[in-house]
Amino acid sequence: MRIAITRAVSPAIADCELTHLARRAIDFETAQTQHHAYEAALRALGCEVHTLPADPSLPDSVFVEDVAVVLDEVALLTRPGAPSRRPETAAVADAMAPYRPLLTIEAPATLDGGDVLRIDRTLYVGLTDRTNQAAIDQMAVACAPHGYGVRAVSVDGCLHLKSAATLVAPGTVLCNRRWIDPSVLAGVEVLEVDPAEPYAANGLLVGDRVIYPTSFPATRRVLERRGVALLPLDVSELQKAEGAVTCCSLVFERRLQRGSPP
Ligand code: CIR
Repeated sequence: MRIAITRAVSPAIADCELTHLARRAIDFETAQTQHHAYEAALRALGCEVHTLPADPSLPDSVFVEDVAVVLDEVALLTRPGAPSRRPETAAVADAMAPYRPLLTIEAPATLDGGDVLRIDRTLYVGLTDRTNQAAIDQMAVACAPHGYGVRAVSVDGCLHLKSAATLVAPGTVLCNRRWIDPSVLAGVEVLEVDPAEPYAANGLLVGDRVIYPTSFPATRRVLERRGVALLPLDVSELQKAEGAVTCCSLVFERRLQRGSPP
């Protein structure tokens, strides 16, 4: 059984953090409708969706990916790089507690989950405005006992590592090589975004399908030619908040902790 944790769109989403995008009006109701469709897509791909309540005091809290890194063995609660986002971790910690032992990233480290790309037993971690070397060092110590190697990746020009590269099939990465050098990702096949669609590298692989924004038709053709099965979704309002499809969920295999209710 696969679980997806999501969080309802905050009514304050218009006050979200923005780094590389200019602020544009976000229609809250459209954002909610798109988020419901996203949750329906997760259900269609076999996930049991646990939706946390919206928080009007946390504009970016729909982007749950940034506050935890969930591995098979443990979950790492992050310390988000944007101070406005740090209070987001509490609700996600409560939601994760039944399923994984919880570890935490501590100051002076800052880490956004959007900077962590897991490929097999390697955790690639983007060095960005949100994620620093201290976080990479803490992750290496926390994850080594579980058999993971941690490798820093230079990222230039975008918010997170996963703005520039995501897994679209086992061993296959979709990437924008203007923002990262994909040769750092060992032994993977690299597909490239269409140059006219720099933001197109973020897809969410669940099982054997990829939830993928409808806004990138040229890159969609690249994926389809490669035989990647897509579930296209309009997420335009969430994209205005600099969000992408990986960032709206934490997807993991259900594995209860001893003592948790079944
Ligand atoms: C932020 O700047 O933190 C939010 N407005 C967007 C976060 C998107 N997260 C992600 O791609 N993992």
